[in-house]
Amino acid sequence: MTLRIATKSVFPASRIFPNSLLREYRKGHFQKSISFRSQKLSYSTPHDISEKVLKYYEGLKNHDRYYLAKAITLVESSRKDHKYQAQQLLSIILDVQHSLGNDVPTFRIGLSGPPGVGKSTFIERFGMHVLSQDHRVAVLAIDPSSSRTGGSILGDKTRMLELSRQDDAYIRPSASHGTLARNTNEALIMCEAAGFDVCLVETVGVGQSETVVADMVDMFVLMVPPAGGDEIQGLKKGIVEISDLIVVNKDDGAMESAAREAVTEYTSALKYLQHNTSWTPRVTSVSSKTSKGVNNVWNVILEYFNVMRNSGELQKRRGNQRKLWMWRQIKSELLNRLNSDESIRKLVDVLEKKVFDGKMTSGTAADYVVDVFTHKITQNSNHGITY
Ligand SMILES: Nc1nc2c(ncn2[C@@H]2O[C@H](COP(=O)(O)OP(=O)(O)OP(=O)(O)O)[C@@H](O)[C@H]2O)c(=O)[nH]1
Ligand SMILES: [Mg+2]
Repeated sequence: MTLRIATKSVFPASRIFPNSLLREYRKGHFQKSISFRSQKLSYSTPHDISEKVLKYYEGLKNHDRYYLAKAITLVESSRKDHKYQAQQLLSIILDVQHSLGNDVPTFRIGLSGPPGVGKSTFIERFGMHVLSQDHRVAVLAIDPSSSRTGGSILGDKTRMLELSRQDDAYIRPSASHGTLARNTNEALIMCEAAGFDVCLVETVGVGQSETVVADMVDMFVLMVPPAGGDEIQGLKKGIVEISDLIVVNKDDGAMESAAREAVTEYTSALKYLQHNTSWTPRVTSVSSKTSKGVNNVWNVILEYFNVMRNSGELQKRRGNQRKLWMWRQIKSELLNRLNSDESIRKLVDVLEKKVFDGKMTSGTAADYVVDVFTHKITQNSNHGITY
C-alpha cells in the first residue's frame, strides 16, 4: 500500500489563505446574510469587521507567531468585545476555508494518557519527526490538573525543549480552565490559520478532558504504559473505545518485553470493541526515549487520514463536531445569560429555598425559571411565588 504523504507543497499557505479573499474582505464583499423563514437576517456586515481583526488575520496568514499568540489570547478572553472580535476572526477563517471546498488540509490529533506515561516526551520526538517530513507542528497542552500540580507547564517546556526552538513548531500550554474546551477548539483553528497543518492536543487522561478533546480532533491517540493485565482493567473502558490508535510507550531497556505483552493484550482487547468507521483501531509501541517506533506512529497516522479522508468520514466527523460545538456554545451562552440576569437571580433565590424545603419539585422550579427567562410567563403569573 502506498501512502500519499501530504507535505507543505501539497497544502501551501497561499492555498490556505489566498490574498484575494483578504482583499474581498477589505472591499466589503463579504456581507453575510442568512434566510430564516423567508426573512433575510444580516448577522455580520463588512463594516463590523474592525481593522484590528483584519490585522490579526493578516498576521495569521503571514504565519506570524506574535499574532497567533494574540489570536489565542483573544479566544481565551472572557471580555465581551474580545469574544465578538474572536468570532469575527473565526468567521473570516471559516469563509476562507469554505471557499476552498470541503477538503480537510490539516491534521488534528488528540493525545491522551495517564500522568507520567510520556506524552510530552513523545511529542518532542514525534514533533521533530513530523517537521522533518516538511510539516508545521502546533502543540496545545491542556492540563486539567495543573492547578493541582502547578509544575506541569514548566515540565512541558523543558520536555519539549528542542521542538519549542524550531521555527516551524508552536507550543502553547493552555492557561484557562473554566472555558477550556471552547478555547482549545478555537485555538486549534487559529493554529491552522497560522499555517500549522499538524496540530496536537495533549491532555492528561483523567476526568472528562479526553472526551472533550476527542470531540475536537480528527484522530484520538491513547498513550499507555508498558504494563498489561490489571492495568488494562484499570483504564476506563470509555477511553479505549474512542481511541483510533493505542501507543504503548517506554518500549526500551528492561521494559521491552512488558511493552510487547501490552501490545498483545491491547490488540486482543480492541477485538471485542465495536467500531463504526472504515478505520480499524491499531496498537503499536514506541520508545520516546530512543525514538524507536516514532516514525511508525506517523505512518499509521497518515494511513488513518488517507482511509478516513477517502471515505469522506473525516469531513463528516468535522461537520458533526462543528454541530456539537454549536450546541455546547448555545448551552454555555444561555447559562451565562441566565446567571447574569439580575431578576432571574432573585427568582432563583426564592425557588432554591422552596426546592430545598421540599415545597416545590426541582423540575417545576427549573421550568419556571426557564419560562420566566424566555418571557413565556411573567414573574408574577401566579404559581404562588412571591418575592
Ligand atoms: N524509559 C523511558 N522513559 C520515558 C519514556 N518517555 C518518557 N519517559 C519518562 O517518563 C517521565 C514522564 O514523561 P512525560 O513526558 O513528562 O510524561 P507526560 O505523560 O507528559 O506527563 P504529564 O504531562 O504530567 O501527564 C519522564 O521522566 C520521562 O523521561 C520512554 O520512552 N522510555
Ligand atoms: Mg506532559
